[in-house]
Amino acid sequence: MLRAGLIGVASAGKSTLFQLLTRARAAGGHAAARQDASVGPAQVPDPRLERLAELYSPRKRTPATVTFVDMAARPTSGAALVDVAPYRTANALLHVVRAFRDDAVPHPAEAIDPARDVRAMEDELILADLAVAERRIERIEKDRRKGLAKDQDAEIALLRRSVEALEAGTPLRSLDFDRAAARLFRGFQFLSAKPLLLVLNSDEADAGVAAEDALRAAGLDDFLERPGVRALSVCARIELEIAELDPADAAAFLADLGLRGAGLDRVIRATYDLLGYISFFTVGEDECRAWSIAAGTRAQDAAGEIHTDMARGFIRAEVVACDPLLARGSLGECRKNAEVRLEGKDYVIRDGDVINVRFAT
Ligand SMILES: Nc1nc2c(ncn2[C@@H]2O[C@H](COP(=O)(O)OP(=O)(O)O)[C@@H](O)[C@H]2O)c(=O)[nH]1
Ligand SMILES: [Mg+2]
Repeated sequence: MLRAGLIGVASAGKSTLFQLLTRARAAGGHAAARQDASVGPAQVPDPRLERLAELYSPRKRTPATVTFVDMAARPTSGAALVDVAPYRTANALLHVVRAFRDDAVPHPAEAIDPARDVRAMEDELILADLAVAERRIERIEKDRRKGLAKDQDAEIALLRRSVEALEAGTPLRSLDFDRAAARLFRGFQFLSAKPLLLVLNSDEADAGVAAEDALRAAGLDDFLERPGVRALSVCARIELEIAELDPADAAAFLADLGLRGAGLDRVIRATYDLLGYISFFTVGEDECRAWSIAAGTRAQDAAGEIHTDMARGFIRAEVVACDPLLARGSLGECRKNAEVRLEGKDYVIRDGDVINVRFAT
């Protein structure tokens, strides 16, 4: 499941954004307070799922979800990351950057300076990772001295390479790995390795300015060139107010501000793009459901998202793109027109595929 962690200085608007993302469509009891972290699912808006549900009238309609994590900053600390542990398991980090001006909401560093905050946060992620990598190297070396060490040459090499990059101020998302190293590396859960979405929380007057343009103007051209970094603008507080209106009124207000679509849709879309995620569907009278996977996922691994048994006993997947299915109105009609294919385990799932897995138990 996709998890995205909200980070940023106190007053940036993290909790406001969290509420905007998770309240609108999550039905009931979403933002369960766990310790001082709020964890809440947001349903991924997808008109294709709505239309598939019209076709099947299923008992259950299940959209894909993204889980957002919002940590409460300790009141005494201006630090951007008070406790990174809940973010280690996130697939992506959303850095809410304070750009709005409001004397009633003081910034911990007083002056509003998005470029400073973006760079300071990157440094903080890098320092947190450096501490983790160095501790890990020490532990392995200690085990070695005691003669306890297993074969950890690959791990040590990877950690040393990471330390070298981090000491040079390079976030780990900028590094390239071969496949085996990438798998090992994922286990470390480094923060600076996670894709980063800069969410510029802007004044209403600047809502229509593309975030990338605003950040370039603030001197962050080099930063935006880094791999795994994207940016978008929100006006968290006013968008939260707008989200409480009738959908038709809300659309008009958003258009007036120069924002295209609701905050939830824009943030989810940007997060999907950043992570290279796509959706596929399963359909039936019981349930129509959307699933998110990384682009490039093979049919067998996609089946494993649904159920581990389906991956283990995978035989074939029956696949049809959702457009012809919606146009023809039934799988039977699609079959007549040879639009339903049987695909093997290595078939790479495409965005919008409707799949039916055949598997042996
Ligand atoms: N003027 C203005 N105030 C905002 C905006 N977003 C959030 N705030 C206010 O700023 C304060 C801090 O926001 P909050 O979401 O709690 O920030 P956090 O500390 O990052 O969680 C709250 O009083 C919000 O209502 C915004 O876009 N414009
Ligand atoms: Mg907060």
